Amino acid sequence: LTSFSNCKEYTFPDNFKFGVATSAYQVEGAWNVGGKGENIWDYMTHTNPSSILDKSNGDIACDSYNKIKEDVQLLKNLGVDFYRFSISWSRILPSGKTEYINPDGIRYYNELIDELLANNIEPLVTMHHFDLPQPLEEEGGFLNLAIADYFEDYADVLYKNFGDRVKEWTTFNEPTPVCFLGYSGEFLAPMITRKDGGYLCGRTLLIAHAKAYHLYNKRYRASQKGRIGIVHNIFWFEPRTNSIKDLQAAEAANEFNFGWFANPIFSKEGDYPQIMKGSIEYASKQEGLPKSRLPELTQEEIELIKGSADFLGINHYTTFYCSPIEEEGIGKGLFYLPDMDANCVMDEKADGSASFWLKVIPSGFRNSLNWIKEQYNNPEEQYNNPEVIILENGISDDGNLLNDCLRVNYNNLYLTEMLKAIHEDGCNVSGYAAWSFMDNFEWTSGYTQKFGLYSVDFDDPARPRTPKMSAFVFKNIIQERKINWTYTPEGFGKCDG
Ligand code: PNW
Repeated sequence: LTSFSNCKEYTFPDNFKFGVATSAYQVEGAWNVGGKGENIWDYMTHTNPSSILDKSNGDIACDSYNKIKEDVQLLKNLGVDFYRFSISWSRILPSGKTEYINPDGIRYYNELIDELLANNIEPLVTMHHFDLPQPLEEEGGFLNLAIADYFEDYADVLYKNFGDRVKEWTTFNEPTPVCFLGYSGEFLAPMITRKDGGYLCGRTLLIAHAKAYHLYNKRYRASQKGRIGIVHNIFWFEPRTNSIKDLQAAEAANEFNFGWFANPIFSKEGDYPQIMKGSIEYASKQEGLPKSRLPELTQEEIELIKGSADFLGINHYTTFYCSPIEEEGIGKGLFYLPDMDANCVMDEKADGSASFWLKVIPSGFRNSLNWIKEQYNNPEEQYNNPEVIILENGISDDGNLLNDCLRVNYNNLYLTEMLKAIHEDGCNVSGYAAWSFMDNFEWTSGYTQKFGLYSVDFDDPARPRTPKMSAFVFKNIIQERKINWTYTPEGFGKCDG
């Protein structure tokens, strides 16, 4: 592991906020309890169990639906400032539409929010974290632009019922994986594999986000005084060598993964990144398509989307190394993007995790934050080094160790890079949430990959939670406001290897 000897002792700014994160389908369980409707993960795990590595599902998950008080006590004990969770659209609107609002859904989230506030923990709420109501999927899901209107209606219900107490909202979690892995790939529900599916989905999602943002401005902002953001996945893409071709491939991959959804909102011009529009149009032409696979945004849509966020939420995990596709002897990487002519592989020598896509490369975190600062740095404009909140960062193991050195080291190394970005580079980062509060259902990997600070015993019907060493260290970091390299709680070994 990387040596810690030259780590500077930066402290976290006074107003810097710490949190932990989860999402509804991954922790709640109670999939058909209290009038909840079916979502795309309920449907997929039940009709096609083999789509999940261990054939499991989120029917019970961590049973968080039944553990509000217990979980909030754990959060309080950790000392977090905020808790990032998501609301299950199907629990609020079983059909996905406002024809029927489920009282038990409103009750459940009211109780969770009230319990958090009673314990001085701020709720940071995500409206959609991968779990679209199945009836809306049957109308085409995010391939259907009409879903943007249903999302706006859903957001309206959330503002109306919870906006008096929820002041930090994010619309969507990780549009790139939702669209790219769900509508042009087989890694997330609904596993539709259409070459243009991801792009169609992306357009719907950006418009849905913007509608929810403008609705808040029109009807709620003045009285509720909250903020609306969005959460983007930002993997970091490095050139594999110093060649111009590799530099271009890496830049293309960064624009394709992150710029796809950040540029339309945070750039001065709005719209998709130029490089993305150009490459997809070129590739489409080569294939003899009449027009680009990437549906154009109209000028009106560009204006609707531009500027539609009060802050930028990001999830960062790892780094990939990119070359053009024709480069020989590299092998097909995890990010193989023919439209962009980029092939991005992992550094097999870097420390790994239980997730095939996740290697420990802390420097990519600082690079990501700097890229955001430089890319969306427009003096005189709405976004000048926009406020960034880290809403996920963490690492997986197989969950067998409470003495989780891997996680302690990952968190410390990544937090160090974040502190350098804040103190040395002037990046505008205001908060950090660790993924995850507790072990949970890791999508198509089921329960084979554990990201939690708390371990959950999924064989015990009571789903007991036990703090891992990473929970103790995180608590100490929050208290002391600096990284702790030496913490050795009773019963745990020193975390140096
Ligand atoms: C994020 N990939 O998802 C999600 O927001 C969380 O729900 C999830 O548990 C966490 O990361 C850990 O995986 C991802 O395919 C989904 O590379 C897919 C990928 C990455 C992140």
